[in-house]
Amino acid sequence: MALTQVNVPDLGGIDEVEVIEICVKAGDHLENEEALIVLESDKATMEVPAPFTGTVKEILVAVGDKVSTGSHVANMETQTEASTAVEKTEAPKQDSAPVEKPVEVKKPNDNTPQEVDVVVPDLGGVDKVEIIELSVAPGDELAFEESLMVLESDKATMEIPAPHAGKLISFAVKVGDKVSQGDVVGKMLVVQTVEEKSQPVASTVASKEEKTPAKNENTKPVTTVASSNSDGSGAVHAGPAVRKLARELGVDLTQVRGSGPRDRIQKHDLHDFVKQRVNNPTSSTLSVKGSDEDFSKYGEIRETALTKIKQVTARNMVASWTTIPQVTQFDEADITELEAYRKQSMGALLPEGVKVSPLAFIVKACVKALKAFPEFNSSLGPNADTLILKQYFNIGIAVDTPDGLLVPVIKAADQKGVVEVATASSDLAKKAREKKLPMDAMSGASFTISSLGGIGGTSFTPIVNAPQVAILGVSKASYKPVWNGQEFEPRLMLPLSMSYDHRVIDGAQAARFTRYLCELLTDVRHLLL
Ligand code: CAO
Repeated sequence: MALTQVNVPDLGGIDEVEVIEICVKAGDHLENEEALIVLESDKATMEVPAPFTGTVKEILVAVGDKVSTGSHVANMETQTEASTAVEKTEAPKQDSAPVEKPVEVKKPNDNTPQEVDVVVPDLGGVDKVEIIELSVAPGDELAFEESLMVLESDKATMEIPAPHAGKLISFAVKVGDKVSQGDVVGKMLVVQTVEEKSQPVASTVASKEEKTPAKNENTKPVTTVASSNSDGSGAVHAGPAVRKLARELGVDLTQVRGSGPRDRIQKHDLHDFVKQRVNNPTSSTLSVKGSDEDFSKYGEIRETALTKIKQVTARNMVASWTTIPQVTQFDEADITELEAYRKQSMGALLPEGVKVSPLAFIVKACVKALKAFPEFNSSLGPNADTLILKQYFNIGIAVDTPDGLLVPVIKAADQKGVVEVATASSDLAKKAREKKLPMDAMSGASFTISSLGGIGGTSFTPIVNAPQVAILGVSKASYKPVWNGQEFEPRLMLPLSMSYDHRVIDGAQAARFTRYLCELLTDVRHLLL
């Protein structure tokens, strides 16, 4: 065994890069190239990888530290005589060179593949342990120590690693069988390496005894994972390979439902979880992080609790922002005539106490545009390979309340006239502000409008309200000089901001949709017919 420094590889001329994540801890076993720490400059994020397969002895930096090319960030220990020899002669330079990988030493002759039994190693005195997962299939090419199967006792989960690199020929067991030390569980075809050859292959318990307490000199260890995860955040049944994948995907395993025996999380559970999150992000599984910084050192501060509505909104926004590639299309509608009509003619049509703001016309225009461009009234299917086109037109209206943003829904807006829409929206806004919205008033929207027109501003970029694929932002209309071919004319222009999910909607479609919306709003007859 040899202790080897891990240095930051060549950072391409960038200096003083911040450590933003420590991916491992002392004692962790890492595969070659597995991430040790993550660095971030203002232009890029990069991982410092393990330069070889081995064990982390020490991490010498902390999150927030600044490092440069050649900085000594960790110590690792190699595990084989063969790799040790290489480390001694080719240890990475401490100055600026990228970290070298150890060279794999193969037996120089006789590479004839041999059939060998895979035998259960020392299970630490436990007998008759249940197989809960076969992690690979006959025919698979396996790396040395890759997990073959997972056993689970009352107290721990253990992986049986491949004793050699090679091809799995067959399993002699199935899920649910109970096995003990020495049982043959499968057959592999292997080409032996020097260090493997020195041990009787058929005994399977080969050469890495450094990893186990010196209980049995010839015993190859199993990887043991306690039933609850290391950060103590709850009971998680998952093997190291799944944990490694979860780290790579940035998934918190406590959020994942396992489909294996005793809810054990398997690799496909992780993939399903990620797919589901990408296609149908639910706020409840996302955490919203604030700042740990002590701002009181800069001056006086006051801390207040966020309302529940604001906390939920924060999670929804993070879910949408982090899972949907969204773009905003801007345009302006000439609503000079619409406003003249609204102010002069609508009064007589309206029931007592009902006011019609431009919003009611905008809702009607959106319904018409959604009918003409059905993709804007859709959601992606669960595997992101289908589009669910909704045949109903339920329009969510963002309402600003003292406790935060609420989005009640005008149901079946296509079946309502302008006055009915105006009545419904003012009723919903009133109830939202008085905290009197019924349970179902905020569900089922197929499209959302966020109008800041009554407040002001020239444009903004609303965030798509997932799983919907588009949202219309409305800013304050103002008079602008518009060239009519002969002269500039004062026209009342309404700024529109259409944010859309770029996985579903192309930029050209978004431009056409928004333009069509503007045309509808320009000629009020479109909306009244
Ligand atoms: N341009 C110019 N004037 C406008 C306008 C626009 N786009 N939209 C509304 N107005 C006018 C109205 O006509 C009304 O004027 P009068 O009283 O003279 O008729 C005044 O502004 C106030 O309108 P309103 O805001 O009360 O009514 P509304 O129907 O336009 O909006 C509602 C209702 C509930 C959408 C709104 O009150 C609200 O809460 N908006 C905030 C939404 C929000 O916070 N969005 C941000 C979410 S983050 O994406």
